[in-house]
Amino acid sequence: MTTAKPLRVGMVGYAFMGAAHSHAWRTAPRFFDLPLQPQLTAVAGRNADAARAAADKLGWNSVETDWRRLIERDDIDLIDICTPGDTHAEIAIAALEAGKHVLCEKPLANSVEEAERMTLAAEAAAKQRIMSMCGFSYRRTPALALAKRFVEQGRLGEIRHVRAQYLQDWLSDASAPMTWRLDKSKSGSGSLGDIGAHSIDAAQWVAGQSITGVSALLETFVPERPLAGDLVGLGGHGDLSGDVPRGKVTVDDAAVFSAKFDGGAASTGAIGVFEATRYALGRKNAMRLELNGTKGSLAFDFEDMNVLSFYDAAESPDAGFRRILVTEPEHPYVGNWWPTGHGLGYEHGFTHQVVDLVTAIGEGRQPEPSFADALQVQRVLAAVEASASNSSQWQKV
Ligand code: SOE
Repeated sequence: MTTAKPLRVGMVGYAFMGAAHSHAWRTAPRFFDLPLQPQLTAVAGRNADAARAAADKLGWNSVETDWRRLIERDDIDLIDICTPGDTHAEIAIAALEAGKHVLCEKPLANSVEEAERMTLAAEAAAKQRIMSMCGFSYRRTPALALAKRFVEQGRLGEIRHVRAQYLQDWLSDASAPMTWRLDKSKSGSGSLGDIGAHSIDAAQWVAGQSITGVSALLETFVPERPLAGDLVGLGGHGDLSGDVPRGKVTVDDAAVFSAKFDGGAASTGAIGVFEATRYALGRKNAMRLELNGTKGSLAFDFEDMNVLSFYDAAESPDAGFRRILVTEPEHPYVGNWWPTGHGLGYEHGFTHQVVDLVTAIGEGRQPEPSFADALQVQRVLAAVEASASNSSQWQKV
């Protein structure tokens, strides 16, 4: 049993992200040596019975029905925010001001104004060694972390092109019901902020360059949807013929945009093409990234997440792309898991996120991505929306 000091966690929300984060808090100390020992102290949810059921299922020691109680409790050191974006700013700022570390799901907030206030609170708290991180967990997929290592080693040379797509298809069916993700007051935006934000963060992080301007197009293909619950059961997949109550979709269904990068350490900034959609029928979670440089290229597709494709111009021209199975012990994070070739999954990115967060807190370092990194993503999201609402005119970030 470890002698490390406990890190007592209070999590807000217990849906898909709450389940993924709970798995990570439980698993990280069992596969990685951490300077602090995470404890699943309390989970907060408005509905007492549902929160109690979630606590039992996900392994939390106690339940609160108001997140403010988590912040008041002196037996909680870190607040983990797994709620829709409309609550991130209020919870994160209150937690930081109360001296609690914060892990906040992506995107950081629903507006640049909120993200700026969160970043100010995070920077003030960091002076007291109270740390914060935004949950762009794809950075912790070993193949993407290896891609970042290749770029840093100069193996691609100067980056000329960034090509990022995040393709899902769960809204292709027009009778799929309304969810909070389709309500701007809750989610802030649709595909753009929910999955496009992952692409923006991963592209900037792997390329080592920041986006400085965009030209964008947003589209909402299905403007109204049946309200969820028992109504969806009518006539199989929702009986659209009847007069079932329907809700207005107030966010984008899909986003496409071009981008200019600042070049980072290079002389000329890369140019990028981005796409985020929930209508790419047949694509389930195809978070893809390709970089073309002057000395090499790399390509990643989350639907084949243990593989990184790499083209090295120094090899013979007919060598083509190499398929690297990212399961060797020297690859990022992999050495703590299984023997070569056994592969990892979606949940491992969240476990690695906890490992890096807890290690940084234990060492008194700023975890990455910081709220400031996430604010840059928020600025890109806002620029995309501004461009799209202004006949796709070029918009500086
Ligand atoms: C839905 O689009 C979703 O659950 C996103 O919210 C997550 O961030 C992504 O990892 C998987 O898809």
